[in-house]
Amino acid sequence: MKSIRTASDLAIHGAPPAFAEIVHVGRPNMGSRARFGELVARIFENRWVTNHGPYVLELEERLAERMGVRHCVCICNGTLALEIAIRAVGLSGEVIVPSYTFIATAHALSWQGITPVFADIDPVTHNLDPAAVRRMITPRTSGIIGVHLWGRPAPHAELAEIAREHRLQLIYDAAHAFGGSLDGIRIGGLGRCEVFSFHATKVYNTFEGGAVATNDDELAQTVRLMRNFGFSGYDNVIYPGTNGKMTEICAAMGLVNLECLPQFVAANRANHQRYQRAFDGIAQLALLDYDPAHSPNYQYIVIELLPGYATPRDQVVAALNAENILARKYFWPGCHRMQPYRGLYPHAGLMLPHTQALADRVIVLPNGPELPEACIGTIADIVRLLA
Ligand code: T4K
Repeated sequence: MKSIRTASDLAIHGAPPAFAEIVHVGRPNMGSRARFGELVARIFENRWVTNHGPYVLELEERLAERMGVRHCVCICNGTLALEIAIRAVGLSGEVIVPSYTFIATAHALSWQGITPVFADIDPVTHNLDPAAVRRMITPRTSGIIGVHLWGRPAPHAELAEIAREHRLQLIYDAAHAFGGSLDGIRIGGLGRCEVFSFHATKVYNTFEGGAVATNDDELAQTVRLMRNFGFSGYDNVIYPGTNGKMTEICAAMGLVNLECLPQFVAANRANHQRYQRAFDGIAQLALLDYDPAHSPNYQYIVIELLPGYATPRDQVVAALNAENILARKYFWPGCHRMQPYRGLYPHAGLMLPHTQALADRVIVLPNGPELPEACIGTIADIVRLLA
């Protein structure tokens, strides 16, 4: 491991980078190559490659069982799964979402002609603040999309109470939260439905993919219709639909990765513990923690540079990048400061002080089974030096 003790050891100042190859945030977790090969061979034999093939059906059954829900409808990616869920539950007008999330949460609404209204977050949990949600309700509000940011569950009891009081729909963007739970309910079973991303960068991936999970039979049926152009049997279209089908090759990866998921989560947890030890004693730095009671997947290693930290956040990211450690500034600058929302609501930031402050102090660090152990020590050296 390259030891970084002084500023002149930093690659940003001309020293060689700590790692010859880039260490990424979001490196895909890949299950057994041999097992995947076997499943792909069967695709060649069957010549069934998409349109609800045997692997997709098997995956849906396994995922539903895992999440403890009646239905898990696989979709070709998480964003389209969100759009379908939004239409299927009948959202319209305005929908309250956090701004501190990946842009897809907001775009899925505006793509459906719905106005995302951004509510502020709790600076401790990074999730929607129920009091802020209440402040953003208008007569045009039709629903709330909670996000389980970093895989930590949104405050479901409070959001459900607000939804009940104001007769709003409540659904979740559970893109980060695969495998988690809240108060004994597995993620997938909260709200009217929960939407997953199985993108390559997620703890559990199907290359590209997503799903809508629900216990509502009628809603599941609508999602299935919408996913397949609105077809109900041959030649009979009964709904305005789109093409949200998952391919067999993606489902095959999903089946293989499901078998390996415990190893992925164990590796993430071990890395998180190593980061905890490595950062011990660094003043003005906080590592986001996970509550084991929520059976977290420990995917995101999130640090906050607190007031008093000596170096601006962007310079810390630049120093890490120069060492070939591709740390990220997720979810800077917040959806409200990206287009089209920045142009539409130039003063939204006034209602989002915690979002703006957090977006300016977070860094997301690499994780996953392939993470070189030395990387954690080097990162700790760098952030200690710059503290
Ligand atoms: N809601 C939330 C809360 C989400 O976080 C997301 C997705 C969605 C909805 C939408 O779900 P999807 O429609 O994507 O299924 C990445 C992912 O593309 C995106 O799926 C994810 N959230 C978001 C948090 O991260 P970018 O723009 O950061 O991607 P990119 O290309 O910069 O890749 C991230 C890192 O991963 C890079 O350092 C390289 C590495 N990487 C990536 C890929 C694709 C690899 O090493 N190999 C790969 O194959 O958005």
